Amino acid sequence: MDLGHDLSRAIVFDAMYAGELSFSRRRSTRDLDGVDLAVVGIPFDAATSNRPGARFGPRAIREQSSLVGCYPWGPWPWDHNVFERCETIDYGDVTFYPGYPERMVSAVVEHVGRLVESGISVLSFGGDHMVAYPLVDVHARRFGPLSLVHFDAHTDTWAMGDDLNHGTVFFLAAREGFVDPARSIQLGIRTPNPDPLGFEIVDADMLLDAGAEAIAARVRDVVGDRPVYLSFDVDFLDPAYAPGTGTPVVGGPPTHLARRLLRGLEGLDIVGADIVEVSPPYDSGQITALAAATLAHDILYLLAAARAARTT
Ligand SMILES: [Mn+2]
Repeated sequence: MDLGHDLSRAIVFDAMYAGELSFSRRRSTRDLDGVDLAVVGIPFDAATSNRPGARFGPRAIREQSSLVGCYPWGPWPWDHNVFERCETIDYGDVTFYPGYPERMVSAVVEHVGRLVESGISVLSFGGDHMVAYPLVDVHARRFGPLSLVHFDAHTDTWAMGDDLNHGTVFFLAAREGFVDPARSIQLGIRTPNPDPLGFEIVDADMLLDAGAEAIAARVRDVVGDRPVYLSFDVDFLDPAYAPGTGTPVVGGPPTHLARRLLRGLEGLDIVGADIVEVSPPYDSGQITALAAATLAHDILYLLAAARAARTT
């Protein structure tokens, strides 16, 4: 294979460390014609309670995605390339004037709402976890109250009245009826939880003791055939595997278990997803961004499987 002389094929043979900063070499476009899957960045970190920096997350995930996505056969151990079955675009980042969090919320509703209403399955990259609030809002508008499958060291269900930040996001999402706590599950929790709201909780000890297959089966029992929104806070992972995040908590699962657990969710009716809280200024050797880029590919396979099941 001569890589050096056909300039028209630059996107194909760009080295992993070079070329366009689109997710996994997908087309960067806002033309939604014929699109099945879209990734969207939401570079927002004004709602963090500790270390900021998640505004740099989408770019860092895109950068590492060119390594994860470099195999024409798809990343191991998937048996096909999801991009051959689903037209996938990088929509770019939702933009908003900094300093006004409510403008982030309305911008996400506008942009991701447009994608969701067009029938596209969206994987969003935070940003801190507050970005999930408008995301579950727009998905609930289309699909009804959602079953939340929430990977996190924290429950993010702190009750603070109407205050919306990255620790209250699912309190408010439940209060507004976007998610149904009785049919939702939170995985990897290892911080105090004063306001459980009825979400089923699988804490980090339970998860690590029981293993991925048993917990995936439990998730299936809880959500059944309902529409699922999957929200993955990268601090679900132990800081040894994901140091680049705003509120790390030790004693968490390894990346391997996260991938196994995600693969165990194939077949659920996952209608939308996010990966949040990747904070590159605290990352080391891009471990966290690489983990997020890998999990992002896995989640796209889950979204694709759900779409395939819906059309058959
Ligand atoms: Mn968290």
